[in-house]
Amino acid sequence: GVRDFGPPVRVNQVGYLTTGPKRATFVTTETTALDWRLLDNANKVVATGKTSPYGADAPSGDSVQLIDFGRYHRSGTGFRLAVGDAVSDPFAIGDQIYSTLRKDALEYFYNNRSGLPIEAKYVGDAYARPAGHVGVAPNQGDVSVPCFPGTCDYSLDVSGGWYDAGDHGKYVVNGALAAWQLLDLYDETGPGVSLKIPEAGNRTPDVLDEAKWELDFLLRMQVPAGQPLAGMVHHSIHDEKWTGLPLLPSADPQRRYLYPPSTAATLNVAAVGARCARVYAKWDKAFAARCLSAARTAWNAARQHPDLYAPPGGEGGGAYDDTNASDEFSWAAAELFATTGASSYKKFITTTLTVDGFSWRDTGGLADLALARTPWRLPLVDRLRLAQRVAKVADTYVANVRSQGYANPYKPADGQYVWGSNSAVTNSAMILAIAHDLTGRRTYRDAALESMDYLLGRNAVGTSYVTGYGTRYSHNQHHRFWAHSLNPALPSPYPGSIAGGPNSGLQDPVAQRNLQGCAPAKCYIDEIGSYSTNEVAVNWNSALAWAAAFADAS
Ligand code: G3I
Ligand code: 9MR
Repeated sequence: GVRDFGPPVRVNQVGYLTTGPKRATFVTTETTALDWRLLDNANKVVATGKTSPYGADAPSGDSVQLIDFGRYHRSGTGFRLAVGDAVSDPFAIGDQIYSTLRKDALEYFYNNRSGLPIEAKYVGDAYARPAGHVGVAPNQGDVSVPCFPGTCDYSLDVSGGWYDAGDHGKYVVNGALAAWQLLDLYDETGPGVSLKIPEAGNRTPDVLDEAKWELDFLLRMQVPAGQPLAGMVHHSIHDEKWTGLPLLPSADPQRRYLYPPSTAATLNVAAVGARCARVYAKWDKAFAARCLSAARTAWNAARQHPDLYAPPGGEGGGAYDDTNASDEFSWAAAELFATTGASSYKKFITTTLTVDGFSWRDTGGLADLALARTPWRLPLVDRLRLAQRVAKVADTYVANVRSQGYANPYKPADGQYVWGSNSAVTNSAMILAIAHDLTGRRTYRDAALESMDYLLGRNAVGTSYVTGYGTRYSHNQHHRFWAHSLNPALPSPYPGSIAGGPNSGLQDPVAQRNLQGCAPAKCYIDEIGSYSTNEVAVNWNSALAWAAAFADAS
């Protein structure tokens, strides 16, 4: 049947900042300028103007016109934009649009912790669940997990950390990226908001407590001294076979294995360990020292084993495969240099930020984002060059935001949307925000905010990709516990959880059945079985948490 994308006037369904850009997209075959009206919650017309005809938007295949109501600055709730008979979903205008999202997006992590009970007093009854993988039957992990048969002959306590996504695997490369993004969020905004987590109220900022839950796990994944490949880091720990849905972590009966070390995982730990050392120096000196020591050990081990690539994807876990570690060397070197100032790392910093941004697989751009946090390490000329590089990338993102029918910094060269495309949008918003920090240019901040508009409903499917935010939002994300659509006794995803988003690869059976021939920006379906368009993941929510915190603070 015909898919329902909601009203043709597409807005940020949560709202617009009083001082921010305010634009919308109108899906129409009309090609002449039309009158738009802004209605308040009493249905009174409070502003009017003319649309700007645009034409066909390539990624969506939609004919659209653009609406700019940025000159309206009064706050309130229940606004709607109308063109003729078409009326948008309601939205707010105000200064607090992102204040709850900022917090919810971070509480995603506590909800997905492995190794401790998730308690009702923090998350409410619906989201409470027993501890997963604490060595209690039927679980077979994670207190003593053996290596995959034939790969080594020890077991490690790799309990703790966050579950990757809708599955119960724990993977170092993207886990480290997610933890890094929370540490960078702290560098960006300071202590930030308080969270409903067990550590709240201790003297450490809550965002750092949350990151530490993962960092402790990442350090446990390092091969102990005295073993072959000592100092390298295991690529992942996950089930032997994929489990079905729904399934609570505590009910997972599968055998779990440590999968062999990889250079990429090792360098991710070197990078996040170095950042950890710098960030925690002020809060927990002993932990900071542990992080730095693990980072150095990892770096040295990776230098000795520079081309151990991710083992082929197992039958019970994601592959996170990557056959090029040069970008990870560069990022790790930059973080180690930023933290220690040791010039020996400098020659390994071989990458800079490009329009490709960054992802769990491509970390080269993170070298610049690392150095941006420690300007005192750089001579003035290098500091200026770095700012210029970041600004140049941001200029491209601004151009993408301005030139696409649904404002979006993401504009893949081949026109195809990848698995996790929403994280490419969100990470681009982070880069725009950092460009704003470095240059003070408001256009970058505005483009970062318009990226949020895309995620929260101003898009080709008229959906807010964040659970609990907007009128029509994703709520059947692929998750083994948040599986309400399979078992009404289970909850929907916790508010503030972002879906992977449109993926033109159609890499799961549900997408293949329902989305054949979709335009890239419409290759999304809010069904629990569509893991290639509708899963959640730690490295996507870390990006959302970062961008929402920036939006809230701006
Ligand atoms: O690098 C290529 C690029 O060169 C090419 O142009 C592009 C278009 O085809 O593809 C790029 O590779 C993609 C890769 O991600 C990097 O973006 C692959 O096609 C794509 O299949 C791959 O998807 C990953 C997916 O696992 C499958 O391996 C996602 O990034 C990753 O987020 C996802 O992670 C899963 C875990 O495996 C298991 N746990 C859940 C988690 C989230 O869904
Ligand atoms: O649930 C798994 C999800 O987290 C992964 O992203 C995805 C791709 O690796 O795989 C999912 O597991 C499915 C498996 O690949 C095939 N059998 C059904 C599993 C559950 O849908």
